[in-house]
Amino acid sequence: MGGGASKGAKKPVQASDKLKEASDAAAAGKLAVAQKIFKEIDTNKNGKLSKEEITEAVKKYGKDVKSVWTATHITETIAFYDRDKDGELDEQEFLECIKELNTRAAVTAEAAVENPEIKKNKEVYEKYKDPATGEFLFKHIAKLIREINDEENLWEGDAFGAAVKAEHAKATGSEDRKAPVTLEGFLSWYPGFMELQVNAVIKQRDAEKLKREQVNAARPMQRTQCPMIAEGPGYLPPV
Ligand SMILES: [Ca+2]
Ligand SMILES: [Ca+2]
Repeated sequence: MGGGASKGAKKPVQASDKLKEASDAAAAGKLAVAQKIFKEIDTNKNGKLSKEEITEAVKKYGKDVKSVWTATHITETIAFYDRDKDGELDEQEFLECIKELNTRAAVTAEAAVENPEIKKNKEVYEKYKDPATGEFLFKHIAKLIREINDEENLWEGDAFGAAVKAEHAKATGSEDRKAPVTLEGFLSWYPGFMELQVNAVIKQRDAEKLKREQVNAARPMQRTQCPMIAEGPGYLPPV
């Protein structure tokens, strides 16, 4: 694959990056290499990879592929390739799976370069991530949502914390507050969040406000139209 992930590209791909190695090997048809790595990741040696084993492997070995191997995509991909539905990936299922993730990584990197919308969203990610470590964590997603909330007042009191928690879980595919938001996770989460949780709510709120204003505007009209009220209690209608 080309130097798609440009950030941090100066770092050489580490020898410990077994997942990328396995993925590239499988994609290139070098099955023996991928099979060897499969055995290393299969820590309980039952010939199958659980979601935990894969997640652990991404954490341990996937230094350079973390940004594309998000928890959500691991879960989805396992579910998709788990042909016998035992909840784990056997060797064959794993090989298919990592080939697929390899393709996705390339597609995402390419799409980010070409699609202006994705490019814009990528800039949001860059803006809020930790400038020193490059990590995008719970607090960064909280900051992003807080800034939106400062302007729009969409969540009050406890609802704000709950929203941050829920959105972080959506972006990471994990309930774990420590789970980092990867770039790919962010790109698949952010547009939907802005559309459904922010813009749609603002739109609905504005529509309701407009409706209230219309009702309020109609009220004094009714009042003036009713002489009993307009003239006060002493008024008697003409006979
Ligand atoms: Ca296993
Ligand atoms: Ca299986």
